[in-house]
Amino acid sequence: MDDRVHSEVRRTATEIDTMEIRGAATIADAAARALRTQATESDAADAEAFRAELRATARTLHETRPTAVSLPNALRYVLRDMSSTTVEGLRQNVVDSADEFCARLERAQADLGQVGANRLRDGDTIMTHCHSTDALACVEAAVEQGKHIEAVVKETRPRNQGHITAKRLHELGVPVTLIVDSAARRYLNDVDHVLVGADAVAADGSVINKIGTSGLAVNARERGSPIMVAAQTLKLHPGTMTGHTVDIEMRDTAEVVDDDTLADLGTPTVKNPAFDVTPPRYVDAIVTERGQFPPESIVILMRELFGEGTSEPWAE
Ligand code: RUB
Repeated sequence: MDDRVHSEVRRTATEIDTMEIRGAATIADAAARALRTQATESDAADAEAFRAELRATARTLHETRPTAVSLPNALRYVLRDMSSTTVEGLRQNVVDSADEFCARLERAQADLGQVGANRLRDGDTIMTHCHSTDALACVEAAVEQGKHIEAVVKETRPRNQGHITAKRLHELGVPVTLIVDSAARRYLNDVDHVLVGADAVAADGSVINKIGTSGLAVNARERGSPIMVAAQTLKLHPGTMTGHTVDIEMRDTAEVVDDDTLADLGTPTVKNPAFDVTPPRYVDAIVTERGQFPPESIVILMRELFGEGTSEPWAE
């Protein structure tokens, strides 16, 4: 890592890399706070050195996990005004933007929750995959509206993020049935909605989320259960408007199988992709803080929010 990067920021980058900090919204929040820390702790001699230091910090954070677009979107937002000619002016801009970003993120999740909750009826059962704070915001708002919601929670191998979801739902008073991933189709008969989050939403309405989401969506469509994606606009991927594709993170195979077992199996090739792509035809609604959208029309919102292009403040 670049030695201009503050030790606290390096720790955040490591925690994102090792998934102690995980989930697209949480990663974005941590990245914005890290830029803020770098700005407040910087002893750069002049404005140019400050700008270079913040770019190096953004690069360090950007290199941690490639799929969740909320991370580059957060870096872009916090570093959007680096025009001041003094260190103090630049520091203040970064601090103000980071604070504004974190406040907006929290508000967006609460607003999105209200929209998603309106889709849930009293007595509904949802099926979840992985752990998404955006998805849980919808359940929380529905519970606050006085609705009784139950949940079938997929454990989500190999990292078992379903356990976090089960715990959070229990804290909300939602009865939970925990199942292994391969039991999902069996239990789709019992659910009224599949509710998942997103790491990125592409301009064509494809949803990039935890590996297994696409198979779940295909099965849900076949069973007739609506698939709702809770994704604040921070998850919209501006690069996909100009033809870029989303990089799918491949993680360490040790998450799937330990070395001794691997040797015992004759050392097969192991693949561990963290995410997959669900085509828009398997998604019924993308729920954002700006309302709900059919996936095919999400590009209209993207154009409104990003125009036709975006900068990359972490570039040298
Ligand atoms: C997390 C995951 C979540 C999205 C949305 O994957 O796929 O569904 O990030 O989460 P990982 P949120 O555990 O590999 O980070 O709604 O909290 O942003």
